[in-house]
Amino acid sequence: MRIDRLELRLLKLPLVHFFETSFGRIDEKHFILVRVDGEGASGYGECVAELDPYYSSETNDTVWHIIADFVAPRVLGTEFGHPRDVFPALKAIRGHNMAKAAVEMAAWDLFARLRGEPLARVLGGARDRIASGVSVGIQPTIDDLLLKVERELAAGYRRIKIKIKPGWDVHPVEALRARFGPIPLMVDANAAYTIDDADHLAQLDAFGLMMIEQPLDYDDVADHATLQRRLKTPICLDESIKTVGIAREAIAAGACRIINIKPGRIGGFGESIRLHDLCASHGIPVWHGGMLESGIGRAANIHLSTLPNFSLPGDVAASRRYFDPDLIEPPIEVAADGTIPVPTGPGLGVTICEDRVDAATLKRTSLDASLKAGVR
Ligand code: NPQ
Ligand code: MG
Repeated sequence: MRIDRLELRLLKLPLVHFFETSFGRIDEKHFILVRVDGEGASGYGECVAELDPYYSSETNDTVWHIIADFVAPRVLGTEFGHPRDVFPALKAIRGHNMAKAAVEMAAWDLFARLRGEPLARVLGGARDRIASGVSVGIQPTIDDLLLKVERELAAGYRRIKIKIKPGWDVHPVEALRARFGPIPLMVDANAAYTIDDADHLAQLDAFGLMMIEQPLDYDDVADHATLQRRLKTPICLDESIKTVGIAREAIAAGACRIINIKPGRIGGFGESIRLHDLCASHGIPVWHGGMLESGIGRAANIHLSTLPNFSLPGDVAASRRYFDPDLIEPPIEVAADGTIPVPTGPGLGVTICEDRVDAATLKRTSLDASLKAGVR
């Protein structure tokens, strides 16, 4: 497989509702969309970076720079036997996994389309539907939260996750248990606490949560290990798992019992398969995280979620919770039983609405194999 052209676009899409986490609130999604062309077909990769370095250190501007100046020259015009060879070919570039992943995932889509197979099959997936959960942002009041969760449960979602932060943690969880009983419930702190909060967080043990996601800092595996010894509730790591190597260290340290896989955070599908297999060999269940992706990235997430150790419902939910209209037709929908069917067409298997992509585009550039001569 050879990629002859790579197009970068920066897109802006309004969100249906604002989304608030412990690190901030957003009203619109700004993201980079990569398209690769080769052998008469195209593949797409949606980048999960945002405008600000608040969830992760990468931003849209760093991604643009790293892809245009360092990733594209190494990928364009290079013969790849398989898309799993793309990430290793970028080894000279340290970090910047979100930039690498956007290109690598576009290469997988292209590869699958050229073979006429759905991405799920090429990735090694097994199931034809995935279990869907939702992530409910921090709400202005407990009543708002109860109303939102009631609506999501009625829609059939298999698991409810709420965002927490200091001042919005034990009370909302207590209110949800009082109102809805033993629903599958978890919380995500997005790194808002420190190990000094261990006793406070231990109060959550009383509520039988499925897990607490990323309570402590994004680079603090050691304190998560200390906290896990203090808590009955399983810890799930998200932001900390920046590479497969860190995951190996976290598992060895006992810093988590569950891992959230986001391909964008760890360098793409190839690394996600390695992490998935590593976790399986240690009896660590995984689930697929979400980054408020458009339908393009959302479809990619669905395909990866078909691998066998994705045994917990993830944060891959219906398009309409986020974008109306989405960039794809038909939009991603969740059935009454809380599952999403895996698209069966070649590659991502969804129809991308070019006119909507054009309308959302703030800037674009096209790169070709002549860049290769200038590889730095
Ligand atoms: C998480 N996602 O699991 C993330 C956090 C998150 C669905 O809870 C722009 C860029 C918006 C990154 C919103 C969910 C984001 C973002 C949420 C990350 O921690
Ligand atoms: Mg998270």
